[in-house]
Amino acid sequence: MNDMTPPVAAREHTVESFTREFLRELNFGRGVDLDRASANDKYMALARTVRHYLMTGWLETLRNQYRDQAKVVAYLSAEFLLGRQLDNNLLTSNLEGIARESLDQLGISLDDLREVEIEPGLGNGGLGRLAACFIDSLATLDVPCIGYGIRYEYGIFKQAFVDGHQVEKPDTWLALGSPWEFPHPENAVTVGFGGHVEDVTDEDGVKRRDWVPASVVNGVPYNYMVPGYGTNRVNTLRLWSARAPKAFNLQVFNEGGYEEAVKNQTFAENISKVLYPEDSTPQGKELRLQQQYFFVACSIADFLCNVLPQDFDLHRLPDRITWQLNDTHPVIAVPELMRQLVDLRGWTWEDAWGVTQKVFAYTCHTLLPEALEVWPVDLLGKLLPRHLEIIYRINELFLEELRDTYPGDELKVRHMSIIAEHPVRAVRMAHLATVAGFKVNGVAALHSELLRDKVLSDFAQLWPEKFTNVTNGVTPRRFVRIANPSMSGLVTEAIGDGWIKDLSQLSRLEPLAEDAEFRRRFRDIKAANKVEFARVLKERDGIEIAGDAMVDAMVKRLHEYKRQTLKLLHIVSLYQRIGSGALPLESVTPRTFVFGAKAAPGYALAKQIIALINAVGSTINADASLEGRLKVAFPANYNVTLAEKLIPAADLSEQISLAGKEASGTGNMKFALNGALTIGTDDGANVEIRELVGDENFFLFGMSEPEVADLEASGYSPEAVYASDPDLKAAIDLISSGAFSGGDRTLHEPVIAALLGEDRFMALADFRSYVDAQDRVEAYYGDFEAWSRSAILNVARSGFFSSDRSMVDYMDRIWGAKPVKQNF
Ligand code: OX2
Repeated sequence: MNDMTPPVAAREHTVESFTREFLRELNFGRGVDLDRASANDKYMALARTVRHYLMTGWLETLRNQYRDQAKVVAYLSAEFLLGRQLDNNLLTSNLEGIARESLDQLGISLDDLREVEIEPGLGNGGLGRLAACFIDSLATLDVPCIGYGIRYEYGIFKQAFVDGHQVEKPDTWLALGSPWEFPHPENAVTVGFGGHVEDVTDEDGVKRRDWVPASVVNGVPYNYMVPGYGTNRVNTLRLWSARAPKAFNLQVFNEGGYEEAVKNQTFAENISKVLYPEDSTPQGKELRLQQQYFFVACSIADFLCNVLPQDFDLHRLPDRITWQLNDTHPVIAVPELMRQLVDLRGWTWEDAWGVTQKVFAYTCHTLLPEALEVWPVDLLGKLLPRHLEIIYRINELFLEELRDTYPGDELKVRHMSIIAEHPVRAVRMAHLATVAGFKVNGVAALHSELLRDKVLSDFAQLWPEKFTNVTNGVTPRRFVRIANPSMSGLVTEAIGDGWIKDLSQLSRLEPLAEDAEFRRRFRDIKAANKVEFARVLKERDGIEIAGDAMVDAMVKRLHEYKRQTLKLLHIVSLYQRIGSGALPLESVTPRTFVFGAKAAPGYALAKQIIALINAVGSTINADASLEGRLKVAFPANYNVTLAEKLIPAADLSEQISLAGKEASGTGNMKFALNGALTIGTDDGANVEIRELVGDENFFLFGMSEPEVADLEASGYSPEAVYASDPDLKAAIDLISSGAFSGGDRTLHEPVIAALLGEDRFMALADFRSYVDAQDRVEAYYGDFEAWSRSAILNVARSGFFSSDRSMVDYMDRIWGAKPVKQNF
């Protein structure tokens, strides 16, 4: 890049200029005139117009970065659950008003065009959405960052319900093209797979190991703008798409071997074909390991060869970069960097390891033992033979160090080894990340404590300084400013708009919780948001809900530990008690129970739970006597777009995992920031939410983590709980009787059997306490002034949960990277 090239001309922020750009894009970019343009044409032209306005910032950010060589954060993540881009890009380019007016003049509705965008669902849930929030915050804070991931051709599956059962359909998000991406096939990176390792001696007589892969795949980078809010900085997200280096074999094709001719192409392109629909449990799939290595190898090669200047001395790498490992998915980056330095650049092992140990930091997102990734050495060795050798060597040296520190303690050595011996020989990726990383962090205070004291306790004893916490956060731009424009307007009117970049300023709303007029306006906005949510549900799903009932929301992946079954038992119990006359119908607050949840396709029990929720929902919704009182709404295919409608409308946020199982949760933060009250256990970030918003503004229930551990140790019997609680027994018996399955007693039996048999996540044990807390919810909701006061205090006291704050914590505690202001 030449410092003399003039900066690309900034577009003028006027309606006329915007209209000119838009029409030019429509005519010259799409080749259509306004009269004949389809909605997609108009959306594409609009998106490209917005892109132009961000371009100066993007190119200048790149140019400045190249010149200053400031320290960069490379966020390595197999998932980025971005959500729709248009609104965020309109906001950050400061074009919201201008675009609306320009389109209005052309007789086009901006709101209609928004609906055209298909969100890129390149993530499963919290982990992927967190990555998206983090890159948004880093850009906003002016921190140099590159996000590295995979451009899946198909994102998280599209969920449909057939007779209440989940059916998965491919997510064809690219079918109409994506206007936000910049492909660069000329910068493709080559990645090897399989083959063998040889000893070679180079001209200087130096011996080294040389990996000869059996096949190679090209990684084509697709760049996306990541614009900051209130700054000119536009960072980059680089997602890799896999391609075959040779398109196909023409000779074989001409001889009629059509399938054979494209075999290589199929192998290569399968790698970035589809996102694994898993959340927190790994699927031992070869393709998944291929994906992990693919994007990590592309990203490391890209950074070393394309991002850094050519003459850069890699010994100084730790001054230039931290690779943040988003869970264990990218941990194969560790042996890959070692290979780059030792095999390809001839470094000594000691030098390479010295640098490697200073550039990786590891974020762990789970506590479930089954979610800690482990790769059988047979598989890893077949796919990446040289990497396995390197891992063995890292482990050998690590175990030597352990034996020095703990002489004779072979049990400890075995526990800590990177290689597990049972049930099969396998690489423990979390151990590899902990050994190689200079920092290991959990994602909420309780989670980091449990990581340190339980899951990785041996490592924490050995290297206490490595372990730290950074509590998760969410971007206030998307989840407050954009999703809840009316509340944002009210807040801005009260305290100015500084909160959008500094969410701690929300605390200035506190006194207004005592202001009756402010409470009334706050309530009116919530009411209007409910009406809007009801409209969306009707249009999107054909589901009709009352516009004024309490909105009680449980939205997250379906997993036993999250305990959708507990919520369901509460609903069934209400229904049963109303039906039996134990609970007078008039005393029940009108409520809509909203569920949103996808189950991993291979997780049979989770799918059965979905079917049961739908069955209970159909029965309750069909019962005319409950009309206007109880309603269950389970829209299929919950995603970021729907979240942005639901969250601002919610009154009650269900965060009811068994204590010690949810690492953090981030939905909990989004709800609190939009004035919903939480009913929750002392788990994950709920703990911090409750501390901040205050006990009186939070409905706590259930066992604490130590109580769970005690009960586990003393022997838990779900049968005994069932037998001792008549309401619980009645609810379960009602399901077993076939009341929700047309008399069929077998249909939902597996769910009941799981609860009465093992009840791994102790839903029954917490049932009574949960129902009591729900009774408190009902009573409190009746006092609408008190409820509004608590809702406002939830907003005012949740500023801590901005992902901007998380990023400042990462900078202070882990990265040492600093903001670099853009001066143009
Ligand atoms: C999720 C965790 O389950 C959730 O608690 C957390 O808020 C989120 O990550 C972001 O940190 N896969 N998904 C997660 O962990 C794993 C593994």
